[in-house]
Amino acid sequence: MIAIYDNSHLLHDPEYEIYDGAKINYPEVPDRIETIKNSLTQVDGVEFISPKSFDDKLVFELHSKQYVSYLKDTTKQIAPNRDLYPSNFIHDTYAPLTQGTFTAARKAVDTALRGAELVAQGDSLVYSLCRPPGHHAGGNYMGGYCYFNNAAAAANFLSKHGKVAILDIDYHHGNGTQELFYDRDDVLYVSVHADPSLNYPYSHGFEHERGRGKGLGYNQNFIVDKNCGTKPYMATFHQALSKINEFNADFLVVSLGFDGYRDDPIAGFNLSSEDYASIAKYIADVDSPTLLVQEGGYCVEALGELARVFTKNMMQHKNS
Ligand code: SP5
Ligand code: ZN
Repeated sequence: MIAIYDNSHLLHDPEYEIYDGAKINYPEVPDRIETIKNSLTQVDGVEFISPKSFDDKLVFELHSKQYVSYLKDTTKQIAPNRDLYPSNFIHDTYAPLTQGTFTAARKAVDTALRGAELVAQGDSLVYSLCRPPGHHAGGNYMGGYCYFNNAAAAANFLSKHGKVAILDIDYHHGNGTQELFYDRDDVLYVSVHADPSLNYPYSHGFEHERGRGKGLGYNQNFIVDKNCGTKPYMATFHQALSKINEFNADFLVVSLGFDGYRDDPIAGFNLSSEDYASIAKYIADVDSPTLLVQEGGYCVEALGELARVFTKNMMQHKNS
């Protein structure tokens, strides 16, 4: 399995998050991806490569020119080691900008696109270690630690080569991804996440949101309870997976969040690393070349283990 990594993500390092009016430590830290990279380096059969630079037009197919310019121009004016909470093009107050945010976020798109390109060329399993994450970013906004939608960029790239399914197993609903494909029938979006009436992103992720126009039926939301544990989670996960299998996609993109883990500091379905191993096995059984795109997961001490277990099980089952 090829894993794609670039150290530009280190340039995005906000100091605080505003929560309930107070400054708290920012949970989406550079160590998340460093830990995952270091762990996967030890795994037999994983080979690391760097992304390359893809044309901006692939970004503009999803995000407006106004939004992209706003991010680029605004971050240029931020002093080193300062955080700016923008007041334009936002979904919420969970997307602080630093001087390096645009560069890091743009490279995360390249990281996802490089993975998509490899999968389009015939690789059966690739892992894009994207940071910052992407699934809360929409056409015209940032939010929830996300700026550009990496998984959506990969799915949109792959849609030029065949039918694409996106399976989002981050704890949070991927409102940005949902929005970007809401009218389309060539990209299926299926998400398993915590109840949005009680959890971020609050605005979207309800089961009645099923797509629009020819996209009707190509958006499927599955809700599980916070801290629900293995049995209820897996029951719902299997329903979601059967939608993916029915669609019979040429390519599968997984928005891979580990924030369902039991010790996650901001989320959690009370899942163990064994649960992530079995989730990986079931996803590997989907008969489509698969791109893993990193989303959330904030228990830094566990991320190395979770990524290792997940990729090992994916690799073992993908080719057997
Ligand atoms: C990609 C991803 O997983 N984004 C998640 C964004 C969730 N942001 C809002 C969470 C607010 C909770 N903040 C910490 C509360 C500490 N008690
Ligand atoms: Zn999340």
